Amino acid sequence: MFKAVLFDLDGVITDTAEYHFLAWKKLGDELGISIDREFNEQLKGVSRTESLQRILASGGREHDFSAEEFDDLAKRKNDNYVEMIQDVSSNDVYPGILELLEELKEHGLKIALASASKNGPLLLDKMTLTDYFDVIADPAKVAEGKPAPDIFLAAAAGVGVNADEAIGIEDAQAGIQAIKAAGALPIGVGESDVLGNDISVVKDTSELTLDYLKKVWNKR
Ligand code: B16
Ligand code: MG
Repeated sequence: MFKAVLFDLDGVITDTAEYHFLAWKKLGDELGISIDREFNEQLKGVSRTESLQRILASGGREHDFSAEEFDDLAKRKNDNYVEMIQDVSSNDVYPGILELLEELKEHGLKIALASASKNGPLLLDKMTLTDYFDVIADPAKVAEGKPAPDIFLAAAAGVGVNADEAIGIEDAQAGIQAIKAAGALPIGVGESDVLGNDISVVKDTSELTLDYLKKVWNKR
């Protein structure tokens, strides 16, 4: 049996993946770089600076900005994003997530956050979920972002388990790769076509019950 669940945040616990998309799209529009939903799949789970590098490269503008201007663009996106999430509350937690957190707690299973977002702690607070989490892995302290395994390894270590004793839940291609690289068992939220046909994927978070997690674990 697994001992811990390592949660991604944006797109798994709540719909903030959409706000990240809208905030990048707005910045892209200002820079004359179009960002559609397909390209956005490559940004999901990817850190703020890496996302900006990918966006500038896609518009052939990677050499147009000094380091200072680059930081300024990243800040502009984040300010816009932070404004968008001001009204996030417990009403915005995706279906079934609170019930899953409660079931995991009841069964003595560890709960960790493995989000690439520096806004993770703020969002958990806004959704009043902070107390469910035994640890919030700090994305500022890991060497490599997703798809590298670092944040999932840090989350597992933070709750005192080996990654191969944990399930990781993700909505992003980079995140699924990171979970696999860490040696944990991935469950995707979204579409198999996007996340891979070789892993278990739910379309809706309400499918994420402890029973479902056990089933996935037992058939691995
Ligand atoms: P921030 P996750 C990721 O969160 C998002 O998917 C990604 O779009 C974002 O760029 C990244 O966090 C960094 O977020 O700019 O708030 O630090 O999906 O890993 O929970
Ligand atoms: Mg995500």
